[in-house]
Order: sequence, then C-alpha cells, then structure tokens
Amino acid sequence: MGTFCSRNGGIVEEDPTTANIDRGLEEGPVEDRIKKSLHFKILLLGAGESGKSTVVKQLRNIYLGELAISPEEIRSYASVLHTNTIQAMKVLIRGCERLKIPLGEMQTLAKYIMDLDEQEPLLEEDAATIGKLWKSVPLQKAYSQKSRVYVPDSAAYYFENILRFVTADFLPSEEDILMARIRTTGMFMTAFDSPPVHWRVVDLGGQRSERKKWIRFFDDVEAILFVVNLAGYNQVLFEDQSKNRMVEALELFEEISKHHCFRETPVFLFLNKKDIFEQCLNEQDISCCFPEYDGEKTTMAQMEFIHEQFRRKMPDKKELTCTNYIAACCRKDVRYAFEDVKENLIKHNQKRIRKGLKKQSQLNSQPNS
Ligand SMILES: Nc1nc2c(ncn2[C@@H]2O[C@H](COP(=O)(O)OP(=O)(O)O)[C@@H](O)[C@H]2O)c(=O)[nH]1
Ligand SMILES: [Mg+2]
Repeated sequence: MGTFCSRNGGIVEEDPTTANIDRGLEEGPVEDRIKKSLHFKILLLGAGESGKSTVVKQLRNIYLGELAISPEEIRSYASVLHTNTIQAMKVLIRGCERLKIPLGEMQTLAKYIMDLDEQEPLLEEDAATIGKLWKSVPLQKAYSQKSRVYVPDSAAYYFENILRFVTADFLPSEEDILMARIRTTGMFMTAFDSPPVHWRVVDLGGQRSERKKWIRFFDDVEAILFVVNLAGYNQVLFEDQSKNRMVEALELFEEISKHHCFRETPVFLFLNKKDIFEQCLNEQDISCCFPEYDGEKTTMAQMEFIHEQFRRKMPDKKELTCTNYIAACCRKDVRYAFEDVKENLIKHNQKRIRKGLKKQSQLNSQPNS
C-alpha cells in the first residue's frame, strides 16, 4: 500500500478502514461525521530540499513533544549524518570535476573518499580526511559556486561537525537531527491534536520523480502549505544541474495553485531558509535570478520581491491565504507560522467546527459512550 499515518507520533501503515473518513461520509456513523468536521488535513508541498520534512520534525517536537522521537530513533540519526556527510563530500568532489577545478594535492584524498561506502559508519581517519578536503582551496572554490553545481544546503554543517559525529559516545543533538536529511519517498502523515481540531500534516517527497505520486493525495485537503527554499535563487537542482531551484519552485507553485483540485483550497506559503538566504545575499543579490530586480538590497526587500513572484502565480481572483518567512531549523519560527495557519483555518471553518463539537458533546453525553 505504501502510505503511512502516525498515531501518537509513531509511524504506522494507513488503516484502509479510516481512509473512508477522507472521502467525506455525510451519512456515516456519528464518529465518522465528527471526524469529518474536526479532522483537518494539510498537504505539505514544495520542491525537493525546500524544508518540508524539517517543518514536520518541528511540528512533531512542538505538538507531540517526547512522543515524537524514541531514543533508538535519535541514535539512528548518527548513521544518517555519516551518510549525509560522505554523500555531501562526494557531491563536492564531483562538483570540482564538473567545474574543471584541478584537485592538485587533494587528488589522493578525494579518491579515498570517493571509494568509501556511503552506508558504512565513518571512522576517525575518514573524518580527518573530510576535514582536510573541506578546508582545501579547490573544494572551497567549488562550494562557492553553488549556482553552477548542486551542493546540499547542510553540507557545511556536516563538514564542520564531522569530528564530533565520529566520537565513540556521539549522540545526535536536536540541531543535528534537524540538519540530517532523509530523502522523503512516498508519503508520511503526522497527526496531532491541537483542540478543537485534530490535525494531519501530509509530507510528500518533493523531487521530480516523487511528484508523479502527489495526485493521489489531492482529495479532501483543507489547505496547501507550500514550502520554498528562499536560498534557491542562486542554486541549481539535484535532479537537473542546469535548472535554477527558485525557477523550479515558481513553476511548481503555479502548477499546484492552478490545479483544479485546489480551486477552493486555501494556500499558505512558507518562505523557508531565511538564514541561508541572508548569508547568500552577502555574495550575490537576487538579480542573478530575477534580472528585473532593481529594488533595495536589504534582506526584507528581496524576500518581499520573491513573495510577490509567488503571489503573481496564483490563479485569477484567488489570493494567497498567508505567507510566513521562516528558518525551519528554528522551532519558534515554525511554531508562529503554523499558529497562523491554524488560526486562519479555524476562523474560516467555524461553522463546520461548531457542528463537530456539538455532535461530539452529544456523543459524550450519551450513556455507554
Ligand atoms: N540552515 C537551514 N537548513 C534548513 C532549513 N530548512 C531545512 N534545512 C535543511 O535543508 C535540508 C533539506 O530539508 P528537508 O526538510 O529534508 O527538505 P524536503 O526535501 O523539502 O523535505 C536538510 O538538511 C535540512 O536540515 C532552514 O531553514 N535553515
Ligand atoms: Mg522531505
């Protein structure tokens, strides 16, 4: 079946009997009708690496707290970080080849890393080699050309923390877990209660190969939450190194916002990675992606310009419901942004929620209920 939903924070296979709730059974048992009124499904969409799964990690931290992640799951992130680090270093070495940057004295060390098995734990000597390569001139040069070669956003974080990742008693911190990347394939549903509503947030894999599966999840959605990597304005895609990430995000957003399934669906925008965006602006302003931009060089002015580009992609006579500028690695940002989403949806569905609450209290007051 391949679909999953989470109860109490644990991820389990979706129960086909409850899948009916999504189809909207007006005539079903009263419990189903309560669910229909008080269960809200939000679809998280956006290009690969925009930060969707990081938003979900934060939502789980915020609304599920200790239930969100078990000690075994925390420990398992150590090997994810090892794999992320080897993969990021290999990508950067390949970037040097692609950009024809000679590796010089780093050739032997680079070959050593290219031969490492990505699934094997990193040893101290591997970590030291990665540290040396990272500080070397050719690799720094490739890293500075992210607009021409694909480099994962968290690469610098991995390289700078690699010596800590390989210590014997290494236990990933909350920040490590947020920076670790597991590419989402298929769909993950995170469910939590934030009264009066039971929220279900559906995280879908965002890379091109994954998007073909999206259509299956387009029914009975209360809102679209579209996540954008602001820093993508001077980066290229993992799937296609000739395509700018921001251009891809704008095209995808237009497709989604104009999709007939979402004619009535509120659209929320999370403009994410504002921390990386701010760093990137020190090197290059957004005119490299939007040559028509002649506004102020402040971060805010440039973020607002990008916001406007997305707003213009909305269909005629429909507005974005609301936009938040966030860094998903910052819990506070995600909390405020999601509170905005919740408030908006609750406000616009008051009648339906009142109906659900009334039915719920009737059910609770019945004997044997
Ligand atoms: N610095 C920084 N990194 C972020 C932010 N949001 C996500 N990331 C990192 O970007 C990478 C991709 O994020 P992920 O949530 O997997 O993207 P997805 O493909 O849309 O699910 C991960 O390594 C995250 O740690 C952010 O706001 N700031
Ligand atoms: Mg993901």
